[in-house]
Amino acid sequence: MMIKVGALLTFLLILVTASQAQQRPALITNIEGRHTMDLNGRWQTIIDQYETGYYDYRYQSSTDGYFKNAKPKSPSDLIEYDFDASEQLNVPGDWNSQDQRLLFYEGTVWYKKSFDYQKKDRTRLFVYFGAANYLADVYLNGQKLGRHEGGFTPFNFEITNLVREKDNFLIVKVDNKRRRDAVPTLNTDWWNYGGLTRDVNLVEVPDTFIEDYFLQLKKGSTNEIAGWVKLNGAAGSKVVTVEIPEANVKQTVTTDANGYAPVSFKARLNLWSPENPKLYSVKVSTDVDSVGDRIGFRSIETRGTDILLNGKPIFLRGICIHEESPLRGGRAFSKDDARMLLTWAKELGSNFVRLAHYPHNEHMTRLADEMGIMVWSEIPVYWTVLWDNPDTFVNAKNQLDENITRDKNKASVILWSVANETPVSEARLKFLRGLVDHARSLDPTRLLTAANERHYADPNTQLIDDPLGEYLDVLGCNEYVGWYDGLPEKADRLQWKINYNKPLIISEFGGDALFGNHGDKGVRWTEEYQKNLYEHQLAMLKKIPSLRGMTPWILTDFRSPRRPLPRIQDFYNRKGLISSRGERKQAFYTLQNFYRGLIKEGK
Ligand code: GCB
Repeated sequence: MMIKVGALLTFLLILVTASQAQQRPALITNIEGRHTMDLNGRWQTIIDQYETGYYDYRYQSSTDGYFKNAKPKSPSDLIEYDFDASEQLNVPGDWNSQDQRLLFYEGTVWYKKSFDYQKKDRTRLFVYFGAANYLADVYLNGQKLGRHEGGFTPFNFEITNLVREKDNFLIVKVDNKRRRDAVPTLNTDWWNYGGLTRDVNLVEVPDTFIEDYFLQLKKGSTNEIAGWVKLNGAAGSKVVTVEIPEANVKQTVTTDANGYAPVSFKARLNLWSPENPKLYSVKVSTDVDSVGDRIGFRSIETRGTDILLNGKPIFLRGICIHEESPLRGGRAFSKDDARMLLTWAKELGSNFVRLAHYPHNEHMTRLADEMGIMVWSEIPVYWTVLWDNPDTFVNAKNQLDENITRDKNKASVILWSVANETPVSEARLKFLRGLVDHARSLDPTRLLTAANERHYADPNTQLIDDPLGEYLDVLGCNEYVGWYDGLPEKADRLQWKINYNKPLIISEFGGDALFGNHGDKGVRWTEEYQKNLYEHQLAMLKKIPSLRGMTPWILTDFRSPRRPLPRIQDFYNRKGLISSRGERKQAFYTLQNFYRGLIKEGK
């Protein structure tokens, strides 16, 4: 009997593990280094607010929903939808900014793209989505490939056995309805842009291919690269070669039966930094596969209240950025969008950006690598997600996982952030510690942070004592003295008490100003008010001994449904230093002068 129970338990365990594995297909890293065919462009779309293409009239999953792409076979056939006669939307792109009728739309839109494909021997094919906000159900030729939850991270499905030479139809149901148990939850201060917001690609790989690799300097070292490579499809062990020709590196490792091999070797490297954003050409190859990458190598650590880049203390002259294209409107999706935003950040004097409040497009981190801009990367665990809900935790952890999987070889990314402004409680601490531990297990090299809150110990003392601080390497803190918290002059009398001997980044401060709205510095919404607020804030922050960086809120005005004030906000958060049309406000120059001063001081 005991043996039977044991066998049953083992069987159940295998089932659970198998179903978990199914939930999260292996994610291919570094799509730019592969042979791809993009499926961008015009897609046929159907707006389906009642999810008629998914549920039947008893609200049961439909077996012949829109994913079948049915066509009448005779004039008497009843089919109430037709992708090919429906309207089109651009991919990549959110739907809200493409069609005025969809500006406030939250619900389902079905997308369809047809393509032909020439099959090749010993070649596998995947469909890779940069992101879909928020819930995506994906079908090829009427068969379900799977579902992905989370609006800002990549996912892929293998389609080798389903794809055919002619007339494939890829159909994606994208649903951006907000949910209390989702990540983010119902309540955010940004626009819920829905759609296939990032590139869609077909990725061709050999039978056994290089699925992923981690090649970074070992923690604490500037001359030893440590990491691993992972093959997919390998039967038995295989030899993998890692080459960095410019550094005279050519190393071979042999994978285990699971296709995994640790990598570790010494190298003399010209280290990556904002002043010297050196990227090396790296080649990872096997007898049948080869992937090229450009990787920078740098170390990042803390010592007491210092942040050390390549062993030297640094100050992070930063700015927060939302993933929006102010000039075009809507979600940023192109390399040009990313370049524009990062160029503006550089013009401000920044060496650091906080990519708020979710993982941005990979263009951002690739360009940050090239342009020498350090990055704070975060997941949308924002305000009040359901701390007690195990599914919410799994979802957040999965988003963190996909973000780290995608960007772990980017030198620019120095900080993973697990949350923004989350209210202190036991359940929240357990949740966030779980994320911190998970991030450390995936990437032992980077620093962990979160944007926390502070409170008043007495009317003149701001206190940072969030218990999460114990588990972080760097403390992030948002504060709105002069905007939600008194008037700008209040900053002059405040002192800061920080209960941790760790570096501090003020991860947000700021206030709204409508570009071109002028008046006395005491008048809200004027550029003068915002400028005055920055002056008082900067004077206050300079006095905090453990301050090692700041990312004021925010580079550009951005859309938010929480901001209705007519003629001032008009559904924009106006805390940008640059307007929604690209105009610099006065406070832009205040911060620019401050950063120029820091650069002169050698910070
Ligand atoms: C915050 C949030 C940010 C908001 C900002 C504001 O604390 O982290 O997402 O947009 O304040 O403008 O109120």
